[in-house]
Amino acid sequence: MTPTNKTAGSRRPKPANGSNDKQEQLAASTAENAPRLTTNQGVQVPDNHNSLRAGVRGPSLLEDFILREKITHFDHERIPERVVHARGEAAHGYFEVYRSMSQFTSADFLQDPSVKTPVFVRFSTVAGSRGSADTVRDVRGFAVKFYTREGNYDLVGNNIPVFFIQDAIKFPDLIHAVKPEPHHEMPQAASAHDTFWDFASLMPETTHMLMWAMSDRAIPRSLRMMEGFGVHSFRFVNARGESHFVKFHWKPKLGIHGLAWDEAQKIAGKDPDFHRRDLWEAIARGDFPEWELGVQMIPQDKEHSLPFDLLDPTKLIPEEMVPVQRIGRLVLNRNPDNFFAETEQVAFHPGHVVPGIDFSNDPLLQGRLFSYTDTQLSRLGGPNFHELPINKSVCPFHNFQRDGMHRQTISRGHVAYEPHSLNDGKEFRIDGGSAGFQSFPEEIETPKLRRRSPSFDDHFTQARLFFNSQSAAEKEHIIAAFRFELSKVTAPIIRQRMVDNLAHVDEKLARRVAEPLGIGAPDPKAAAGRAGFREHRMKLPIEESAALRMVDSGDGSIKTRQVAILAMDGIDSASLKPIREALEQAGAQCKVVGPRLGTVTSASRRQLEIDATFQNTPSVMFDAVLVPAGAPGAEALAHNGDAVHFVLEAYKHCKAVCTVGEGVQLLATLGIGGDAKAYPAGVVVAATPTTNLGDNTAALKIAHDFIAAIAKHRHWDRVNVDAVPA
Ligand code: HDD
Repeated sequence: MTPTNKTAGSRRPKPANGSNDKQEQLAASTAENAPRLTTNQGVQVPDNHNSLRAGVRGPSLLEDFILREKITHFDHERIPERVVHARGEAAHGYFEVYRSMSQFTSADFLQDPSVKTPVFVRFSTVAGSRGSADTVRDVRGFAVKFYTREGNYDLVGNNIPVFFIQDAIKFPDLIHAVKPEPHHEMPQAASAHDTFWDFASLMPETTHMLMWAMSDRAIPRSLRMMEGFGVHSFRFVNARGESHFVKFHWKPKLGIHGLAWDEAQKIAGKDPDFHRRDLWEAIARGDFPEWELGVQMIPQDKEHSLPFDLLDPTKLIPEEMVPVQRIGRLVLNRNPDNFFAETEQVAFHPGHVVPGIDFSNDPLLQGRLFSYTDTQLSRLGGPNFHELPINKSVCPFHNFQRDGMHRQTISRGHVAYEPHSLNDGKEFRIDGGSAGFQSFPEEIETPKLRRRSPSFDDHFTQARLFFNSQSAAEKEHIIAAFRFELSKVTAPIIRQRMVDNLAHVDEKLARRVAEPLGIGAPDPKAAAGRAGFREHRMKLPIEESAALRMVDSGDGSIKTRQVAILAMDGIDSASLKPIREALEQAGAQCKVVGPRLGTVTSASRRQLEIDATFQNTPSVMFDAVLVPAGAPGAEALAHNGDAVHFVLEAYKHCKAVCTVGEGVQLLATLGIGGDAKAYPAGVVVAATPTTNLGDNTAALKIAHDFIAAIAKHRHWDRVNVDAVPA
């Protein structure tokens, strides 16, 4: 950092040289392993195996500064994990705007399409601790730090556009209810059962977000396949001081996709790092994840034009009412060098804004503006966390804040106050003016109150909109998720209260949820009689919103999808070739999965390399399965319990399955299909080995059908999968 005597923002800094700015800055703090060991004071360490002791069998000596330093440092290697969002993973990248947004905001990074702004993005789960599993049912954090030329801007959002509560004063209650119960710290990683649903059922304002949390949004297939949202209304302010309310969206290029619930639970055990690994490997391969930044804007004078309150964080603005304009793109193209230094020490804060972006009076946002700096003080050990390499802005910063724990900057001179005249004899004073961050001068003339606005009262209309907007399969998943979660609640009164509340969203939904829960029929009147319930109903001009469903989202490609090719001795490896080539050309990743590592021998005596085994990479790690031709191979697969389970499980999880030639035997063994017409959706059967299909066109047709089946992501409407034992 180069301290200057100018305040950041008082002048426009030198043009950025693209997204390398941050990398260059980080490089200055990056160290490589060296061929010798030294102490932290630089003294060479002669022996890293033996402490200093009195005689070879005697006690260790206190004098051993090498031992003491090493052990002391080790003893202090851990810092408190984040109180929420403890488990996370991050990546570097850049953001570029498509066109100047100067009409709406003066934010420097939203002006010039030729500028690449460096970013660091951290994804997280909310409830689990640092070492918990990735695929638990939970909200995902989506926090973006833009290192702009005018200072750091943090967009600290989630993958769900609304929040559980309306006022920050309820946040500690919400988190205490959702985290593991305090007496025995169970359950880990999932939302707590009795305590969470107790709280949620007594707080009807949670209903809308609960609908999202029970949907497949809360079990994403990949962090690369989820949306992000700023949640609150923020403000864009342009150079003339005009304000627009703005809601931020991140739209993933690969679409929005979820896991099957059974699959998510199994992955949590088989590969707790599933999302972390997926992100890391995609970036390492060069499949850089991309999102477009979308904005919904409402002019300041139209603040009250919507049937709900813009300041209420439990409400979204349906895209049919205010379209999302896509204004730029985010690309993640570099994995961090060091998890702790970067991913763990990064400190986000919704209050890190730049000129041209401002807050709204959303009472949840207002409370967040306090919480984030405060939490870093205990997490990162003092007020100088902005000096950590990952947190440093790329533009110079300067002020008269001094000292404190872990101060890095050596500020010169005897002047650490303002105004002053002792520095170079000239008077220095920061006293108003139009440069730098200007708060939007909103007029506020109102009594001080501790009261919620009646415009926040309706807790059900948008929950209903969300439910109505889902496809049939997505609705079933929501019902199943409520049933599953509530079945874990030991207190029947809480289950009852919850379904009584749900009856205000949709009576059929509530009835279906209640069926297997051993409670009475949902009673909307009982809910209406409880504290916290308001009868206010907004009128929305739409009944459903296509943007709220996940099905058919994305670019329809199969890029980065994982396909398992099952192999045992005797398969027809030649039959695989054209299909595998077509899959890879379309961007899928193929892995040959067999009973052991090494090779299998094909029917034509060729050796086929095995990438993974049925046990170490089970079907839940894949999006689709291909079973090749070859009579002896198909026979062997049909008699191998692991292979049978692999296909059954993939089928149960509604994944695309393709069999070639005799490979179909495996499906027959499983009782799937029978004659070609009866194969369920997403099951592609090539009756003849592709090598015998006569011409390449026929082979390509099979590949084409399989690719189309994978592109659908999952075939959720596949019937009777509950009967499949896997
Ligand atoms: Fe928060 C972390 C997102 C409400 C208090 N929050 C945190 C992170 C994300 C969010 C993504 C992780 C950042 C990272 O990767 O380091 N939080 C949200 C969203 C909210 C929200 C989208 C509502 C719209 N949060 C919220 C409230 C409060 C907090 C109302 C307190 C009043 N959040 C925190 C925190 C954390 C945090 C305690 C924990 C670690 C951290 O800040 O740095 O201060």
